[in-house]
Amino acid sequence: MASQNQPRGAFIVLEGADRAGKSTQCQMLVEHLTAKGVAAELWRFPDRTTAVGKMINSYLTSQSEIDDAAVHLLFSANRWEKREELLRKLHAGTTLVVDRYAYSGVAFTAAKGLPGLDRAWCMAPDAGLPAPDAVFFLSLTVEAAEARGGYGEERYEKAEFQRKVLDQFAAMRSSSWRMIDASQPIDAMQRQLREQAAVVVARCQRGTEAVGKLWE
Ligand code: FDM
Ligand code: MG
Repeated sequence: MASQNQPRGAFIVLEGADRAGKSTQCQMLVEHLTAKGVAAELWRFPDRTTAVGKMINSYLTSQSEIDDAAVHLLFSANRWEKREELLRKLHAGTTLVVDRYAYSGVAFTAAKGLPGLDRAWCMAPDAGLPAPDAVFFLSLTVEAAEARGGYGEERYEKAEFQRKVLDQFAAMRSSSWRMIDASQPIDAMQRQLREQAAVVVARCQRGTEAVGKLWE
């Protein structure tokens, strides 16, 4: 078939440090896009509502212990189980603003520094998943995060571990990531996100770009 234009929604991921404001920014961006008449939905990973997500939630809230390799695969499975719906939405024209994706998956497990669970091992199960059209990385130091009132109660929400997570993100950062300074005021950050997201949404609406695959 000739290269017919297939307008679609944009797959936009926000990643970054804990307490950087990802959830707030995602929500504001979806509200903005919706108000502009762009069909948009807020998604997040882990999606704690599925059967797999419930296991992940019980692990994160320390109600259960799960082997580190096994829980890594659950986080990945949680993305795979949403793959069909994600692609269906994009092709139906809905833009998805997603709070964390496979980059968090790799960074958090690799930060554990366990033998055998290096970055390459961590990346493998996510290979072939839909690739985002844009990754916005909300950058904030651990010190600044702590100054915001510190971390929560969940597993991983500790300064020492967060430092290692940030190192992992830095090591896997690609030139296509858009770095956003998360120490700036909420509205300034949102303005920056809106401007850049509009370009991505317009690009996907032109329909000349297929959804890519991780880690190609
Ligand atoms: N997390 C998140 C992982 O360890 N692996 C993953 O694949 C993903 C998507 O789970 F600590 C971690 C990151 C964070 C926790 O927290 C989920 P939020 O606050 O719901 O984003
Ligand atoms: Mg959290």
